[in-house]
Amino acid sequence: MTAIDTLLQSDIDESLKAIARKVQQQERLTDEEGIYLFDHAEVGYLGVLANSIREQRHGNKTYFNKNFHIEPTNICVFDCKFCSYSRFLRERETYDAWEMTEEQIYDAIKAYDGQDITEVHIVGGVHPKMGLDYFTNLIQHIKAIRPDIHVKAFTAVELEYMARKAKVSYEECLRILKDAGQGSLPGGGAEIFDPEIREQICKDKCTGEEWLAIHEAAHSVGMPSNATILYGHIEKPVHLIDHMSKLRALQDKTGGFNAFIPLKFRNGNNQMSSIEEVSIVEDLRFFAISRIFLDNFNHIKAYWPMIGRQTAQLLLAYGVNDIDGTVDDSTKIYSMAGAEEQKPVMTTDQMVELIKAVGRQPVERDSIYNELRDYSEQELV
Ligand code: V47
Ligand code: SF4
Repeated sequence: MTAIDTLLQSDIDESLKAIARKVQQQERLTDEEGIYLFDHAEVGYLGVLANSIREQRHGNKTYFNKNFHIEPTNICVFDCKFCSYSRFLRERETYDAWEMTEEQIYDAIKAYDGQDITEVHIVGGVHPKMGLDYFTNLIQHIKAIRPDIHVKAFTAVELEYMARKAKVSYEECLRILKDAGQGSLPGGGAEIFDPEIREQICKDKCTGEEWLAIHEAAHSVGMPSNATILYGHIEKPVHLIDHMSKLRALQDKTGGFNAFIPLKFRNGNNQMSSIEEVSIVEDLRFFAISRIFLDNFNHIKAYWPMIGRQTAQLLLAYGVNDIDGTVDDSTKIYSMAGAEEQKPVMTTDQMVELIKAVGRQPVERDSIYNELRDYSEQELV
């Protein structure tokens, strides 16, 4: 008897049983069923369904990669209310604003000479003086220094601004960056697509439609991408489901998304600090619902610098099969928003140990989920 069979024999309500049967038969949930889960399903029930999907797809495999970030600047023309990290151009002289020079960026790449890092993740504020030409040149140089590294770069927010300033279409912009050596897009900037919520939390940056159009354009030129959602603030279940439903529809069309990454709103040092952060139970519930609802996404990622390493570990039983990378203390987005991980760095051994400690199988992947090395038998030093 499977865990879902046991659920079906318990005294949960008929609607939850009908949803469990659908999951068992690998049928897609409707938006209404998704909302029903938010309103009525307990964390234990959600865990059973999400874990069965996770194990059906990936068994015990849990992916991680060896990566680092470069955040060229935190100067930003936008003013997202949840952002703890950005500073306006007029604040560029303040102690916590930064603008890396090209040389500093190349030095940051060279610092990994001889190390078996496979990915650099480049995102930052939307600086009014850094445009498409600047970034094209930057990527070409990075690839010249380190041809083997995968460049995952620029959120749709940065790309919308770049394309608009350069007066080129999204496709053209992305083709130029791809020719320069960019391999994929990260999932940031999605937040919540619903226009009314967006108006309240990040009204001046790209719209939900624009975010989706940019990812569709990326997929059309052969660049895969990730998708995110910012949960746990003023949104309601209907907005979360609407967001995931739009991603699911685009994935049906293009198949270009690799991973879905729920990002928990962290309330430190931003204009939404009066909103309390949601509990770990809500984290487990949301990740599980996303695993159940997004039937055409292969990977659900818990980004540990944002959620914390212990919650990331727990999430491996709630639908998650990927915990991102070693990171090497190279990102400030979450530490500045008050996350526990003030210096996010994990060695490969720590990553492997974290995954093994909850009975899963650590597998190093590259940026597009080719398996590079199975660490399950590795002796830890
Ligand atoms: O778009 C900013 C989020 C995102 C806060 O694709 C916040 O592999 C919570 O998208 N609380 C950028 N979230 C980071 C991102 C990302 C990270 C790791 C991996 C990948 C990937 C993508 O960070 C922003 C925004 O949604 N964010 N401030 C905050 N206070
Ligand atoms: Fe700028 Fe991104 Fe922060 Fe918004 S979330 S203010 S776009 S850096």
